[in-house]
Amino acid sequence: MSEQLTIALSKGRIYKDTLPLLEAAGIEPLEDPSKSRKLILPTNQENVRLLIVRATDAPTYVAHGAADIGVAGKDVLMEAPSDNIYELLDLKIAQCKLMVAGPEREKPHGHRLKIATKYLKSAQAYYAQKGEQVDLIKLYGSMEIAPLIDLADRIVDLVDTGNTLRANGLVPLEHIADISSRLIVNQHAYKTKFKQIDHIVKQFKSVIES
Ligand code: PRT
Ligand code: MG
Repeated sequence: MSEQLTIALSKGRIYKDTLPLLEAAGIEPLEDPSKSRKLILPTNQENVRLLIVRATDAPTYVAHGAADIGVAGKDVLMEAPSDNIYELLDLKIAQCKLMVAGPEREKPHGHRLKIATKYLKSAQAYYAQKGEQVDLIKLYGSMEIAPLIDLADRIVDLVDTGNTLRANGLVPLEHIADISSRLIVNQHAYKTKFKQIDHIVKQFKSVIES
């Protein structure tokens, strides 16, 4: 008998894109989180369960060992402390780009650029590396509104199709980073549950590489 293994996932695109990987590892959830309100989902393997968490919380569950492994976007990992976590695999799912976006109009001068974002650490590092002093404004969502009502000159946000920007009269301006989801593992669990986790890593890898 192997030990209980807990996997932290967020609902939505990460869940959807991780399902085929889990299936390759022989793990099938017994309920669909888009239909069920359950946040701890049993699977076909008695000793494997899924925790359905907020995307931004996945690294916290894994860091504290509340989940043994998890899936998190690189955007989220760049903002979170990395203590106690190994980032083992690039799953190449939920791909998008972290970008600076804004109205097409010229860069305002006479004052420091005001940047609205939920990605404070990434935005700070990006402008520091450019040697540009900016004022960062933390928002938790709907960033696209900020330049429309002069809360900020620019935003730093994720862009996939660009439809959300376009619908709000904004354009992508500068590329900061390519984003995809990563398999993260609690460092202690990686030792104590090595066989179980290594099996999952190998199965995930074979799907990604095929
Ligand atoms: O609410 P919270 O942000 O905590 O999580 P969530 O429930 O919104 O999670 P979810 O499923 O939206 O995102 C989880 C992860 O998916 C993110 O951490 C990214 O790593 C990844 N991902 C990939 C994306 C996108 N693509 C994406 N396009 N996350 C968000 N978006 C949003 C973006 O913020 C913007 O509002 O979609 C909009 C832009 O999309 P386009 O296609 O219009 O350009
Ligand atoms: Mg979202």
